Amino acid sequence: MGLRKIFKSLIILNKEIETSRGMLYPRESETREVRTLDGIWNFVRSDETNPTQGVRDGWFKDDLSKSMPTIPMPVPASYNDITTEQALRDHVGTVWYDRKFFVPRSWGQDQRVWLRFGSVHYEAFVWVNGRMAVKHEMGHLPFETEVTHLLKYGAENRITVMCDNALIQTTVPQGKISEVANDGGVAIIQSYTFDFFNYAGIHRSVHLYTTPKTFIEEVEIKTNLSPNNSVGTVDYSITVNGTAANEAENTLFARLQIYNREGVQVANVTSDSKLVGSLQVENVKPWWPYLMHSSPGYLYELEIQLYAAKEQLLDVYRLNVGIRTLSWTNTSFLINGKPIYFRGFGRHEDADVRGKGLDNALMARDFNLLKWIGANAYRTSHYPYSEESMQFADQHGIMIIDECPSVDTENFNQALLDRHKSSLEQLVHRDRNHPSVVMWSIANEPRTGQVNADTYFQFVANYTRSLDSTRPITAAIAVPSNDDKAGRHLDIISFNRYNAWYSNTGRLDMVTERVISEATGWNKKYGKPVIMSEYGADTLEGLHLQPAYVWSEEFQTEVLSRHFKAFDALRRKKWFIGEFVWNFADFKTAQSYTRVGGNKKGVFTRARQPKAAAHLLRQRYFALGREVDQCNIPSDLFTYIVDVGGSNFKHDSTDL
Ligand code: GCB
Repeated sequence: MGLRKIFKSLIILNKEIETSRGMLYPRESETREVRTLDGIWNFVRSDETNPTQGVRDGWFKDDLSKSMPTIPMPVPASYNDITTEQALRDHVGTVWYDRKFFVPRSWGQDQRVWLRFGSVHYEAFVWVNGRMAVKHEMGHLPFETEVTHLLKYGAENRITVMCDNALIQTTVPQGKISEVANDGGVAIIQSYTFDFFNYAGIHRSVHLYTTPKTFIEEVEIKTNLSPNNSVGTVDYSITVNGTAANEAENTLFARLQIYNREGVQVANVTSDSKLVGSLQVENVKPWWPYLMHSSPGYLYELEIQLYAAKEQLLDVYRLNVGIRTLSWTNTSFLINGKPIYFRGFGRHEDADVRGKGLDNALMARDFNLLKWIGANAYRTSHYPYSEESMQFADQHGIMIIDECPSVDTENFNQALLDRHKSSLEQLVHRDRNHPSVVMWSIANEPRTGQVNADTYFQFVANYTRSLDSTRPITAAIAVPSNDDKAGRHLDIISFNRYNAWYSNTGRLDMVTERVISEATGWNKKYGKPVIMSEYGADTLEGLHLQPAYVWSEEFQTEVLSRHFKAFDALRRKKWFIGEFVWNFADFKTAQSYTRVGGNKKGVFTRARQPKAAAHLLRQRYFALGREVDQCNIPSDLFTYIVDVGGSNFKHDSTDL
């Protein structure tokens, strides 16, 4: 490589990128209908050595089954674990889905129809009735397009999706594809350094929905509280799409009303044609995190009515609003004026059979476990989670550190930067109205010691700040603080470290002081609040070894406990603001000799049952809740041991 080429590849510029539009969660109202296309679709896996065959041969022009034999495939779900075939589980490249659906005659009259995907991993190409409808790159994030002109009304229609799971050095996340000789010839191998299985497919719901011709395309809200938390402010900004907006400028206006949980109207306002303004809620009930208040997750309903001249009602959209305020300094992070101490998890969207496919039963179980264990937060490691789970978090008062899909980011280049920024743009656009989102995480374990990391993360962080200045920015960093070049661009420093696991394996006596010293090192270097965003140990459920030995339940319990000691020492220093265990539950990874059926650092098993450490963690999280936030603690937190006449041996919740 000539010098010029090297130099050229090192230059990265902060270019403008395309921004997303619309994407309000599909909701029914008196002016909108929503239909799901979830169910069983037809499915074909392309030949790995000929991934574009289907496009060249026009598989989208007719039923897939006319081109290739199809199998049934559930949507939403990852396709990898549905069959018993290794070839599908480890498939690299494109797969195809199609299905038929009926569109009622009434939808063809005086309205518009939209097709929306909650997420397809990694890249999607969509045809409706054989005509290209939309393309989208980036897993875990929604995309939509208007299909009014592509549909047949009062008739059957066909939708075809081609999905490509290939990850390369310019995708987010990055991967590498190589050809390796195998027994029969050559195999296409997808490799990646990140530690979770690259599940693929139509992962979340597919919706068709209608809107009026002129409709509410976007709503952005920002909330605030008066200094004594008695008055809430909801600033809104509405974007309209449609001809009425262009033709009749100055005649559109909106009426906004806020209803409390009892359905009583507590605020209303009529906008002017700019569709920007604010509402005030007296005697407001702020949105509080779980265990920080007796009534956490308080949500109001914001109803938006869009009118044309002469009071003609065009469109109605409703969304839940939590009224809260965030602020941060170099030593603290506050919600509604009160310091936050995070007690949470890194998680994954992962389950047996369905992989990363949306599963409402699993989601409800996970939130019940989060509440059972007394957690108040989690990080959406290492990609955006479903919109449905964000709504759940709003309702339950669980705080979210919302992470984009950039993992193990390295080899910083222009195409990667553009896509990385796009992933954050799409994420902020999707999640900006959720009260549960309290921080943006711009990367997990980026190689921030490398050349260009400084410039690269300056661009990424500042871009994220330009999209939303109301939430702090973090990244979960694993390089030693001395080598790191990104932390100065963040508001809060998060670090991942596996003492007694990856370093000094088995040495429980080498945890506490090391955690204290590393956290202190980060704080000294940057003078910002610090979170330990990952720590833990792989644990095989049911393996008991005394004295504690790696992989046993005893060992996980001890590793957690040694960290607790460090966290308590750090908490006294004020700038240490949170602890996140890795991981909430066991999850699947690529095959490796360090993984037995996947990563087993879960405090819960993959089937969502507690390991021994879960009981210890529960006692700590509630004890912290009691100390920091004066929460009530559950009566079954401690198991009865013995009654020795009220002496010091008594060991129950009143001890706290
Ligand atoms: C990490 C990564 C996480 C892995 C974890 C582990 O640092 O952020 O994705 O799963 O370590 O268990 O190795």
